[in-house]
Parts: sequence; C-alpha cells; structure tokens
Amino acid sequence: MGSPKHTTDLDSDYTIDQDWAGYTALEHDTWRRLYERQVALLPGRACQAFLDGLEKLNLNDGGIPDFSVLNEALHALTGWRVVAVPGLVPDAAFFKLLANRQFPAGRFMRKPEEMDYLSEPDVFHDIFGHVPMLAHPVFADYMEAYGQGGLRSLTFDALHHLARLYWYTVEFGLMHTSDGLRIYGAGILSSRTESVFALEDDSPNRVAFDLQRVMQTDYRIDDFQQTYFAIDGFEALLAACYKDFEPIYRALEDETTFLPDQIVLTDTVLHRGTQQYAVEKTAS
Ligand code: HBI
Ligand code: FE
Repeated sequence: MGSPKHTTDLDSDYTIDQDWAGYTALEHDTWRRLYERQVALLPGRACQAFLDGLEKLNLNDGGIPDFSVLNEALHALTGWRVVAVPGLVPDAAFFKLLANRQFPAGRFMRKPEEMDYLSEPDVFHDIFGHVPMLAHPVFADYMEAYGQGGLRSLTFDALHHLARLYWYTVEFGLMHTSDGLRIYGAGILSSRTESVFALEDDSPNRVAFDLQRVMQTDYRIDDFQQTYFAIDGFEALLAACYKDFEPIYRALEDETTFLPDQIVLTDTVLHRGTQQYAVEKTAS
C-alpha cells in the first residue's frame, strides 16, 4: 500500500489527493513495465473502444499518469473524472461517485514482486484497466447508470446482485464483434495471464450475457473466472440495464444462486469450458 509519505488526508467522500509528486522512480518504472507488458497483449484481444481510449487519453506517456492532466482529456471526452482513493471505499460512497461520473482510483502502486497478482485495486488496475473504457460515450453512460442503480439497490438489500453485474461486465466482460470475442473488462485487461486465459483457454465457460442470469451467479474473487459473459455491444448492455431493477430483484427472491462454473438451461453457450484449470487448482 501507500508509502509513509502518503498522509491520510481523507475527505468525507473518501477522495484524497493523488500526490503525484510523491511517486518514486521505482513506482513509475513499475507502471512502465506493466504498461508495456499489457499493450503487447492487446491486439486481437482488447475491444476497439479500449484501444481507442488508450490512445485518446495518452496513457502511454511513460510513468504513472498525473490524474489532473488525465482528467482534462477524459472530461472533455465524456464528462468523467478520476478521483484518488486510498483503497476500497464503502459501497454507498463508491456508487455515489460513479453516479456523479467520478471514478475512484487507488493511487498506490503495487510492489515489483506483485506484478501478476494483488488483492486490492492499485493505480495500474484502476487507470490502465478502467479509464480507457470511460472515454467511450456509451460505456461512460453505462457506468453512471450503474452507480445510480447501485444507490437504489441499497434500499432493496440487493447489493450482491448489483456487485455481480459489475463483476461480470465492468471487471470481467467480453464482447461479440465481427472479428470474434474481445475483452472490455478491466480485471482481465490489467492482467497478463487472464488476458490470454479469458479468450483462449478451453477451461472457462463463455456464455451470452443475460442480466438476470448474471445477477444470480456467484463469482471468484481470488482466481481466474470460471465463466465469462459476452455482451453484443455497449448499446445492448446499456439498454438491458437502463431500467428499474426492482422487478428483477423481486423475481430473484425466489431463485437459486448459480455456481461460478454452472451452465444453465437458458444459457446461450458460446464455449462449454472443461474447467480443467479450476479442477487442477482445487486438487493441488
Ligand atoms: N472501491 N475503490 C473501490 N473500487 C471498487 O472497485 C470498489 C470499491 N468499493 C466497493 C466495490 N468496488 C464493490 O463492492 C462494487 O462492485 C459493488
Ligand atoms: Fe476494478
């Protein structure tokens, strides 16, 4: 987590100063190494919106981006801004920020020995993974709608349903394109190994996105996903989600929860996974 020079200057909405001048040369170097590694994986895997966003926002300048500079470009494109937070923020605060087109980003940089995995979102995951997508106008609207739906979910005790939607779209989403499946999920695109696994490995299921199905499905937080859901496009995703979820929450009260690897009768299966990776992991 943050180095000692990063003080705890918490505001009430959990946002803090990025303290860009406080990053060390090693932390900037870690960004550059992560960046170069990921960019090499993107052609043929990342969706076009992500590639466009990366270019428009000039995230390849070298080193950890200064949020104030990044925000000038991002705000001009879609009205979104990035705000620094110390780590995970409480759900209500998280939703409120999104509903106001403010994306909370961890400001700390992972240590060199955590290049491949860390449990809390750092500045590389949050900026490289999430922010290019926020430059896309329809995805930008989806994220705001998600924040508003999140605030409303708190009055229905439906947070777990909304969290699954975020997980299987914003973090681990795939998309159909005329060239085949592409990645738009930030959790995948900021991971060297999952960028290959999610698209190319035989192990995970790949299933067409369905809102209620996703809201009923548990997920893995500590390892590769066992099922990925593919949307038809951002317009379709926004249309599916730009509605009152109350009837769905009511319907879900009588429904079972699906396991992370489960295929159900109503699924449009694009690839039925062998689950070999997960089985071997459990056995070892
Ligand atoms: N806080 N900084 C940060 N980043 C997240 O992705 C995040 C969070 N707080 C809550 C949260 N995510 C999830 O519980 C939501 O997906 C529901
Ligand atoms: Fe994330």
